[in-house]
Amino acid sequence: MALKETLERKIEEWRPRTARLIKEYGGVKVSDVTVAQAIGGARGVRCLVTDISYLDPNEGIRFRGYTIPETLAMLPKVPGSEMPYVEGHIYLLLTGEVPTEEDVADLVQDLKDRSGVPQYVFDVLRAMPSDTHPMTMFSAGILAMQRESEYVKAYNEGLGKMDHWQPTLEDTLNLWARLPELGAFIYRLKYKGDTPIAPDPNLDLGGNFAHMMGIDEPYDDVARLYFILHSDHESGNVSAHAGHLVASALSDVYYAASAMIDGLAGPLHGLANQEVLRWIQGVMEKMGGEVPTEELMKEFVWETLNSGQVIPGFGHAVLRKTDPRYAEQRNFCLKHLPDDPIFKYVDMLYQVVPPILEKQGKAKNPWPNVDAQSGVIQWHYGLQEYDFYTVLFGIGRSIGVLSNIVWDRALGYPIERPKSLTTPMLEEVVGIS
Ligand code: CMX
Repeated sequence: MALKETLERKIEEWRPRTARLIKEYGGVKVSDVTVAQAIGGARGVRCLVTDISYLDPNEGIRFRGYTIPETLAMLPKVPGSEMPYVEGHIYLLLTGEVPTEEDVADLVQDLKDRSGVPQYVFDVLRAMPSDTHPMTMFSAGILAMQRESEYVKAYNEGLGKMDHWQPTLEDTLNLWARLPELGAFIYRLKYKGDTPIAPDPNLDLGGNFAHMMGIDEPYDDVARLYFILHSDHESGNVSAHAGHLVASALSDVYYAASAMIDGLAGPLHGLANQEVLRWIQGVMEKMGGEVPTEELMKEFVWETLNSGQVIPGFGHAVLRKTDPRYAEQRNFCLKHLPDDPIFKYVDMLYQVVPPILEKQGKAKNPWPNVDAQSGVIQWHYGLQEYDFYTVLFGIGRSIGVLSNIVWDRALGYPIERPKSLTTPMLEEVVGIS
């Protein structure tokens, strides 16, 4: 397979660089840690390494050095579609090289050959109570498949450390091939009376996902855009870090992906996309469906803040400007659904919320993040069960997180183990004990 050959070459090139940094420069400091950072979630502490993507506070994400518009423009497009193949983005993130049409065709075929969620996974999901959250079902479905792990089999047979990445890649490709079907199955089980739609072997990953969801074009392009935009946001966000942390114990990627999904399910992280829609629906209900005036919208925003809640979809731990993932989705809305009533709400929030958050003076970043805009597109194309939105985020995020885990194994990154302090120790350090 072209992807594996390219990846192997890249790994061979990269290993001496990592080894040299540790051996010759291992003692050079890259970050200091303050008391506030030790208590405050290690915000800004530089202690993770990834080459898959980098998040600049002002510019936003770059995938393998490319901005979002550059990525969307350069990757091979699905014939007749606006958007590129998700498979091409997978190739880019894993190898750092822009794939040719042939490379993409090869990977599309490989993932098709690996597709097919085992029946026992469907049985597990059907046995869950009907009010189970889709993210719980998604995580449980992934975990149920853990017995499929090629890595565990190879590890138990005494696989050498330098080769750990190979069965990890196998597991990763198998999971990528199956996650869209798993997600779509959960959707059809939970919201469409248990009427799953079989995959279509002629379609690419994004097209097949739209088909299995039962949503017509251009939802295939929405799925492709969505999976690419959500794929990676460097390594310190909760989902990526959770996946990396679990995998660092040499747990296989099924365990790591399930943990990643659990982290994504928090309202301060991926679940914010469902929260945005829930919040907007609340406002719409109060307004009887009418678009409020800016003054009224300001009142709703202050009401939420004064009740001690956050405004979902705004703020970020690293970004200090409007998230380019938000901007890309906004452009999509302006082109395809400028008159959608929810888009009008979302766009009004873009005007109204940042000055209010600035006035309140707490949030370091008053600008919208990816989650402020993503739900409106889903809603517009018929996916109105907003509890499901974070599953879409999870399918996309798996691309970056699992690419990172393949590289963690290839470069022999060790088990993660930061050191704790006690409160009296901190008091002693600052001289107040
Ligand atoms: N609304 C109200 N208050 C906010 C806020 C928002 N959107 N964003 C930050 N703040 C508050 C924080 O709650 C914090 O308050 P306290 O001092 O009372 O604890 C204060 O401003 C400082 O926070 P910060 O340093 O600016 O932000 P953090 O790095 O701590 O948190 C984030 C980042 C994203 C969790 C936060 O901005 C937030 O809660 N946003 C709303 C939820 C959201 O949209 N999450 C999705 C992020 C993207 C993703 O991961 O998918």
